Amino acid sequence: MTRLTKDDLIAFEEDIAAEFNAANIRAPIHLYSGCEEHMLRVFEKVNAEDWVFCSWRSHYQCLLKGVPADVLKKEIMEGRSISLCFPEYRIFSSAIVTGVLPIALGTAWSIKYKRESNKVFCFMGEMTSETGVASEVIKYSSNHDLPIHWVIEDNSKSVCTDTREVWGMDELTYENSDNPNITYFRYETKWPHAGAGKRVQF
Ligand SMILES: Cc1ncc(C[n+]2csc(CCOP(=O)(O)OP(=O)(O)O)c2C)c(N)n1
Repeated sequence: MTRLTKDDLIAFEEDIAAEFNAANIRAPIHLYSGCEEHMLRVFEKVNAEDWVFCSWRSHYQCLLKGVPADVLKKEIMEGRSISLCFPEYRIFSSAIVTGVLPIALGTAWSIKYKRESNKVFCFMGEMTSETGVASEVIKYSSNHDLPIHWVIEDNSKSVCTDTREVWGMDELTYENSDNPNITYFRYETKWPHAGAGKRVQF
């Protein structure tokens, strides 16, 4: 829905990383890197009237949902990177693991109940996708045919912990799912879980 390119996304992220490393952002940030093409592909299907729900890492989605870069940067500079919400652009995020999942599900239920034609897109990391909450919302939305698409972003880690090792599985639950309402992609990031390589990182 926007004409942003991979380079635009990377340029925005690099600018935020530099601001963080220069101690101009006095709160955590979480960066992407490496998943730009996947993200652009998902957003080919997202329209202005659709709702988008994200986690603590949502700057790519905000840009692609239409939030102007200067407006987004101002929020991040003011320390709100982990909970970016822009109701006017129909995008919400929460830094609580699984926090947005039931809200996204309820939004999809409301769309179906009101017979509207828009959709919900809900992004989550691969560790989030292995939680009980994820299992329940995906089961419920699939069985009730709700207008919601789940996007699982697999960077293989939950903070510093290997997700597959935690659960003792070589293949994640939704990794090779044939559920048409799930997009799963794997990416390798150059950043730590939080921060940008200098100052606080974990
Ligand atoms: C309820 C809750 N528990 C723990 C945390 C700390 N925490 C923040 S991100 C994260 C890792 C989640 O991993 P994943 O879902 O794979 O996301 P990603 O790797 O994309 O950050 C954890 C445990 C939290 N934010 N909320």
